[in-house]
Amino acid sequence: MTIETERLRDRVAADMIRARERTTLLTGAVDDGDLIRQHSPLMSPLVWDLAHVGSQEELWLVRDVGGREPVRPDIDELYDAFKHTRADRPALPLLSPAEARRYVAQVRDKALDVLDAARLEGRRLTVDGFAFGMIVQHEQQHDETMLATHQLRVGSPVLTAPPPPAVSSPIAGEVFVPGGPFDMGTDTEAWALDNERPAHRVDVPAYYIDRAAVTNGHYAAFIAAGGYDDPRWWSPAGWDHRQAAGLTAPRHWQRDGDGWLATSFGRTAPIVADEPVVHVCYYEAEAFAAWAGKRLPTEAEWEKAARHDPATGRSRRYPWGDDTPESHHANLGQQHLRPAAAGAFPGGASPLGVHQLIGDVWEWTSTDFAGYPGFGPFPYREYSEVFFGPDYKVLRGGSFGTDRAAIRGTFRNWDYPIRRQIFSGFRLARDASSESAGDA
Ligand code: AVJ
Ligand code: FE
Repeated sequence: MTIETERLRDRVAADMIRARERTTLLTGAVDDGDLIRQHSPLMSPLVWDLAHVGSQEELWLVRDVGGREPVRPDIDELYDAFKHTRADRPALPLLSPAEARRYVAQVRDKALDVLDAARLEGRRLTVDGFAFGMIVQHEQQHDETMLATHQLRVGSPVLTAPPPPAVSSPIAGEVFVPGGPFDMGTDTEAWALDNERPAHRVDVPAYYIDRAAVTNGHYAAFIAAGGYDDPRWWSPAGWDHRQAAGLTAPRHWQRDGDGWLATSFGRTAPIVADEPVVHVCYYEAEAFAAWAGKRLPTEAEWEKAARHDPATGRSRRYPWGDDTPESHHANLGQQHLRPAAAGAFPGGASPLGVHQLIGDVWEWTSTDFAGYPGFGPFPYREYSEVFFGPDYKVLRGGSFGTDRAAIRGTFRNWDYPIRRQIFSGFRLARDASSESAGDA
């Protein structure tokens, strides 16, 4: 047994415990009625997420890795995300809050036992702890989903956190990214999911990308300019959706005279002009970009801005380098309950001076979710492959509600272009080709 393996085991155990502390906070902050209630047809009842987290841990760690006896084989089907839609889950004979808490604790005891026994098996905890990493990321992703459910919950506030750091002169403007290849995706990130693999070279033509995400102030100007009423700015599908859904502002915004209030985790306050806009769908982002004379970045443009180091030509793990995210790098992990103004995390900027690519808000890209060249499904097709195609857009970078274990420069999220209950925002890009042709 090497010291390195022991360190890995300790780190994995610490990440599992941290995820469970967050799950406990999110499910313990409300009463049983709120755990069972469906706060929106878009979301599962919180008690479903809780037992589902335990169920996946039982399947992957206790049964698959550990080869142990099933704990509750009778409930596999109830907590299989592919068997029942979110809207249908409240009607299922789910475990009660008390039963669900007992179940996840029972599974966790066995999973930690499996982690401990992996000491004897060598092979660096079954290939650098991937199965454990997958479970940690799975729980943290559901924690972010539960945080989004909290955002939709009606009633007095139950979650609190200090405001994000203030910024005296916010970062603005754009940077030029020279054309040329970079390495996208990864073969070396131990916990990278199937859709982040394999690493491959992508030649990206020169472009400009904004140093900061679009702010509430910018977005309010788009609304004031009649952006929601002018089909010129919207794609045909976007305009259809804007009409059908009656969109007039980001989700959770309401008029206050000439200004806007936003409700966030049960508290209503004026929007903060310099903070990134959040709770907008892809179609709104696309319309704003057209109005601003720009466009959304492609996924490759986003990743090149986040990872490419022009000095060495290599791709970094994060915009700031290869070090694991710490609190001075990015607004992650529910440390604050909203995104921060650009400039709040100078330690997280990329070599080209692009800020806050990681954390704050998930950023819509213009790219459909698809496998990279050479993609192989792992551990099963349902993890990502069944979602490939034109129905889903890729989002990048994570939000204030994303844990550091579930984000990296290569991490890919995806959702329907109409979705905005997630912590979604965007930044803008534009072509450099017409301009460089003019300069030449
Ligand atoms: C990657 C966030 C789209 O929540 O559907 C959770 C993550 N996969 N359980 C989702 C996930 C299985 C997934 N997203
Ligand atoms: Fe899940």
